[in-house]
Amino acid sequence: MAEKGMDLNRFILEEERKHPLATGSLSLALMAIESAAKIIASHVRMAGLADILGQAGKVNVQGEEVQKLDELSNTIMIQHLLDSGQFYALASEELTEPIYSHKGKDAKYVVAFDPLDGSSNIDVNVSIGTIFSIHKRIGDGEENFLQKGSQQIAAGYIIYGSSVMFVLTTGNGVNGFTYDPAVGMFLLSHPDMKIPEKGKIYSINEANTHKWTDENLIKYIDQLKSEGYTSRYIGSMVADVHRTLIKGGMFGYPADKKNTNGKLRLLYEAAPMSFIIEQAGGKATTGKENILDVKPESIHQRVPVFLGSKKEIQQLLEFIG
Ligand code: AHM
Ligand code: MG
Repeated sequence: MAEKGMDLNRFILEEERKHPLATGSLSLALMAIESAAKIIASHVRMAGLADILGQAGKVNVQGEEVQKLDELSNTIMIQHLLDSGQFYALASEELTEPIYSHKGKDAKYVVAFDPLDGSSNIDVNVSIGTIFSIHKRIGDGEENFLQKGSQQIAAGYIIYGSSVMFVLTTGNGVNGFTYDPAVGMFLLSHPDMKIPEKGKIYSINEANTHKWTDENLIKYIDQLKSEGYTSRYIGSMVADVHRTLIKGGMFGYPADKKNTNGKLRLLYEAAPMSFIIEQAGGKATTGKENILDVKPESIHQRVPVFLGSKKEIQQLLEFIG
């Protein structure tokens, strides 16, 4: 296990050294995401001020137009990931089509990301995050993004919360790094993260109960209540999943009459988070199949999501499976 305090760059390089045939491309790819995350984090911290400046004259102190934070995060991710030259193509939750990189035309990887997840929480100072998922390039077009989650090479999220954390898996466990603003580095604070076998919290938008298409889900939640569970729901997937990873329990966004496949996107949200949760010893399902086994049919596809501790997800499947 890596030592607490190790900085993310060194961790990435040491992981690479475990693979004698590695070319260093994945390390450079991950470092590009890390740089983008640091810049997004600094904008998130300034969000309230940027807004004041924006309202005053729509320009910031540098004379640039103030962009909405989710657009700005998207732009920052695109710039850094294209500039790294390590990605053949990028798919963003914010863009209709993938972007094919000129600098990365011979690159080995593609990346899908949600630049700033939890949009409804941006203006109210509640935790938000960035999510990413990396696959190997397998062709020339969209097929690169239509690979199962089980084929991911790496996935992670950055949570902009009471501290900023970078949580990463390359398929060899999960490690969490906390940003130390004094030195400008992500330092290993949560080595080899493991989700508890069982928790005490369920996390689901219960205001949608009357819209859920599977009524057995209500019975499952009632069962958890009768066992003494409590409820937490932030409405930022990154924050709700991060809490679930640390404290255990269940996070869900089911199908309902309005969102017949649920709300969350397979590529940018469901698959990377499921990879992380499984790597930490938990489980992730659509209710019918393991999320990592779902083969995407389109890049913006949505899926019902239930993830968390083994015990809660097994119990859920007894009700809705
Ligand atoms: P976003 O990508 O536009 O931010 O939407 C995704 C978010 C998730 O972070 C969160 O789990 C979900 O939407 C909350 O949705 P709801 O407000 O319907 O409960
Ligand atoms: Mg999102």
